Formats: sequence, C-alpha cells, structure tokens
Amino acid sequence: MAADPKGAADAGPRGADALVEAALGGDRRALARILTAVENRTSVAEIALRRMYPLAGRAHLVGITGPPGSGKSTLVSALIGAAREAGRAVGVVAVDPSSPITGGALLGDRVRMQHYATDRDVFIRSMAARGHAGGLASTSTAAAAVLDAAGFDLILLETVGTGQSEVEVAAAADTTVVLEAPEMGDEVQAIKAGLLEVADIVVVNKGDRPGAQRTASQLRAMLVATGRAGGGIRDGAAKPRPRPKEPEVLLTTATTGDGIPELLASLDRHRARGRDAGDTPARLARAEAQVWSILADRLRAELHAPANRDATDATMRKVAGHELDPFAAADELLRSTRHSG
Ligand SMILES: Nc1nc2c(ncn2[C@@H]2O[C@H](COP(=O)(O)OP(=O)(O)O)[C@@H](O)[C@H]2O)c(=O)[nH]1
Ligand SMILES: [Mg+2]
Repeated sequence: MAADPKGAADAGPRGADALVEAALGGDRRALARILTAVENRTSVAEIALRRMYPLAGRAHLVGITGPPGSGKSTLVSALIGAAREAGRAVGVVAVDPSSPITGGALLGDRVRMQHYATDRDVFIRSMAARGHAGGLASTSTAAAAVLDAAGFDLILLETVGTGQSEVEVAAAADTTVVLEAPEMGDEVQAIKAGLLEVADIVVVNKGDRPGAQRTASQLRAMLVATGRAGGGIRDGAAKPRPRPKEPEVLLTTATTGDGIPELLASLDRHRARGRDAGDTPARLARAEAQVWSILADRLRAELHAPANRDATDATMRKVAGHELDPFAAADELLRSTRHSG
C-alpha cells in the first residue's frame, strides 16, 4: 500500500475494491485512505460506501459537542481509555468545520492522543468541512459508517465549535453528549440554551473546579424550565425529533477520569433505550443527511455537465438580473434535468 494517503483519490475502481477489502481485513492504512476519499467526496468513497454501508449499523455513534475549552478532547481521550478497558474498539472522528485543511486546529488534540498510537483498536481521524451546507453532517456520517463497517464498536464524533453545523453533526449521532464547564461566562450561557436542545446527556466537566455542582444544578433547572420532556428539535429537513426523556446531567473530571465510568454507563443506557425504540429519529436524520447530500451533488453535477452548463449559467444570470425569480429558475432547471436525463 502506498504511503501517500491522497493516492486513494486516484485509485481506479479495481484499486478501490482492493482498498475496501484491505480495510475490512483490518488494514488501518487502507482505512485511512478510504476516509480521505470520504472527506474529499471522490469516486473511491462511493465505491467504498456502497460496499461498506450494508456492513455498518452496529456501532454506537456518540456525538460530543460543547464550547471550546470545556474539555471535549480530554473527555474523548478518557472515554477511549475506559472503553478499551471494556474491550471495545473505538473510532474517533474529530470534526472541524472552521478549518479548510485537515488537521490544523486538531493537531494539538492528535498529539494528546498519541498515547493510543500503537493500539490498533483505536482509530482517530480529524476532518475538515467540505462542500455545501449539510455536507459536513453527511461526511461525518459516511466516515462513521466506514469505521462501523471496519468493526469499531464505539464511534465518537467530536465537534470543534458550537455553530449550527456542529450541532447538526452531533445530533445525527445515536447519543448526543453536550459538555459544559463551570463558570464559563455569559456568552456561553447564550449558546447553552441552543445546545441543550440536542442533548441526550449533559456533562459538566471540570468537576474538580469550584462551582461545578452549582453549574450542574443550574443546568438541571434549565432543562426542567425549558420543558425538554415534551419538546422536539429540528434536524435539517427532518421532522421535529422527539425527545421523550429529559437528559441526565453528569459530573466528570476528564483529566483524572472521575465520572467517566458513570458516563460510559449512561451512554450504554441511552443506547439501550434507543435500541428498544428502534433508533428511529437519529438514524433517520443520518440517512436523510446522506441521501439529500448525494442528491444535491448529483443535481449540481448534472446541471454543470457540458450539455446543460450554458443553459444553467444563462438561467443564473437571468436571476441575477431580476428577469427571473429564483423559484421559477429552480423550476426551469429541474425541468431541464428531467428532459436531459
Ligand atoms: N481542571 C480541569 N481541567 C480540564 C478538565 N478537562 C479538561 N481540562 C483542561 O481544559 C483545557 C481544554 O481542554 P480540551 O480537552 O482541549 O477542550 P476542548 O476544546 O473542549 O476539546 C485543557 O487545558 C485541559 O487540560 C478537567 O476535568 N478539569
Ligand atoms: Mg478539542
């Protein structure tokens, strides 16, 4: 296998098939190359996902989000340790929507996780944002499916910031963990309300800091006040996602491991509840993110194909000149794809 992971993008169909079989056989470098293809949305990714998607669906997908500095990466590292002790294989996808270049902001995290560099049942991957809106959720979901098919039992999706796209990525997991830390200031309070809406489990990290207990109590009160029990959230184009149970609020100290076994147990309980319910809302949200994203890619490719490109450009110019409204333009473009297809 070539050392250059970018080479995956140039592999032909036969190369792609061999890559997938190698990854399924436990070749971690092949797995890394497939994830690069997924990130770059190349044809290798399509070949790999067509083969691997049916093999996935067993792993527990856990989204971890929260304000920068709350301790997400430290917590992920602690969770890896606890899950490995329980004999589980752990995949991590660290999603960084702010960085156009893989790795940038996450380099520090990767160094921190070097502890696991020699453990073949731990696979850590960072991913940058690519493409259009919604692309991030579908790319993360596809990466998780690849790791799932490759046999990882627990897949952690760590998101870097607290923007809408990160929330969508985290909320597409089976279980969404929202991290907070004590005394993080007023701006964070504003973010909190939105973040709490997607939480299945709320973790107050830095339990060793003063005020941690109080922060936990405040969060519990907020969850009751916002009536999370009867509410629902929106996942992109999906229907409101029912939240039948108020999230647990747990205290952890990621740096020492305090509270981590309890968090793992809470994750398992949430997963079990989801299984009983058929996993429907989160899994449907993931399916939709992937299919809508592929549809958008296909439609864009078709409208930019040589046969349609000039007409597409002309339509766009008419909209720019206010000769045509954007809805009429969309109608026109959809009709043109039906005729050419
Ligand atoms: N005191 C204390 N510090 C922590 C704890 N967890 C993380 N930190 C520190 O908080 C800082 C930010 O942690 P990091 O995991 O990078 O946060 P992230 O930005 O959410 O990924 C680092 O200096 C960590 O060592 C904790 O439980 N207690
Ligand atoms: Mg981090």
